[in-house]
Amino acid sequence: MEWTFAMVKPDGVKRGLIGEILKRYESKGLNLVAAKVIWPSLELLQKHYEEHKDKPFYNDLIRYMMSGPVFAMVLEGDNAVRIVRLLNGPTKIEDAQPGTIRGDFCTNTTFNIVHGSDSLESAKREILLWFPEYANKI
Ligand code: IDP
Repeated sequence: MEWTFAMVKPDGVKRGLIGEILKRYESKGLNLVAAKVIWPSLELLQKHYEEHKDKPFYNDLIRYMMSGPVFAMVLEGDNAVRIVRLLNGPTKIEDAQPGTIRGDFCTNTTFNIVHGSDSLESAKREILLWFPEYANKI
């Protein structure tokens, strides 16, 4: 069984989409292993988005992610990393088909409702970052 890290971002929480998004993950067959609502600190977000620190959209991204609480979760299932990415839809919003979360609920590449780890290695790093109390379970 694989674990991945996923998140409903501040715009998704404000729009009341936690239930809808969790339903999609659970209906597909993924199970929650951990979940919490958390208003992330600058330090946490700088670590989470370290790979993007030199990108032109970095400051907007950090400001957006600090704008309110997020719903952070660890999901378990076969191919969980890949499946969450497929359910979320692609980063470039023009490519996000209806039927995906981004394709159904947003129109902007930055304000894009959800996050999902992009590899097993990122999943492990992100789970340890957001749920350090799970270090002995991973
Ligand atoms: P992902 O969330 O689909 O894995 P990443 O490339 O890791 O995409 O980017 C992290 C976040 O940064 C995206 O979810 C989105 O909020 C924002 N972002 C990524 N690429 C762009 C861009 O080209 N313009 C504006 N914002 C972007």
